[in-house]
Amino acid sequence: MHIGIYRIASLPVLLALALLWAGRAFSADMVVLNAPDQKPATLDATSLAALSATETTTVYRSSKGIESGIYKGVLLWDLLTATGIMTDDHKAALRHSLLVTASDGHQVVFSVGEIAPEFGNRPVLLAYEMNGAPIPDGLRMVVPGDLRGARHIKNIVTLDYR
Ligand SMILES: Nc1nc2c(c(=O)[nH]1)N[C@H]1C(S)=C(S)[C@@H](COP(=O)(O)O)O[C@H]1N2
Ligand SMILES: [Mo]
Repeated sequence: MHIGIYRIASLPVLLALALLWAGRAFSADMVVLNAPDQKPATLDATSLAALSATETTTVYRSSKGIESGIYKGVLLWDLLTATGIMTDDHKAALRHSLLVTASDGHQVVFSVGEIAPEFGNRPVLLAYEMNGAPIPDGLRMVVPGDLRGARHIKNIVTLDYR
């Protein structure tokens, strides 16, 4: 009787542990970049560090108050250019956007027009370092100039160019 209950209870516990473990694996600093007609590319702090780095400070308002930090990473524009996703046809490029998804389901869209140097020119950064140290909970977006924190999406798991 006692053993029977233990067995039944252990299944959900095992499932919960498996999900926790998967969540941990997911929250590792690895991001998958998907784009039409391209093989999915895996990005992490090491592969991003091989691209041209940008440093920026950001200050935003969150529910905890004012947050600020010095971040190092790759400009979204530089990333899309380096991976060959960006086309020279600027009118075609302006139809596109990047959907950013975090491990907790938070999602944010950035448009090509907003980050393109000759259009909106917003220096949105895919950051792998904060205040001189690797970001412990994975890669995050840094959006200098935003007054609120919501687009500083943390723990990114996928980038979908579409
Ligand atoms: N993955 C993820 N990133 C997120 C959020 C979230 O819910 N999930 N919340 C955003 C919001 S609304 C804010 S204000 C900031 C909070 O950042 P802080 O913890 O540094 O204050 O994170 C942003 N990034
Ligand atoms: Mo927020």
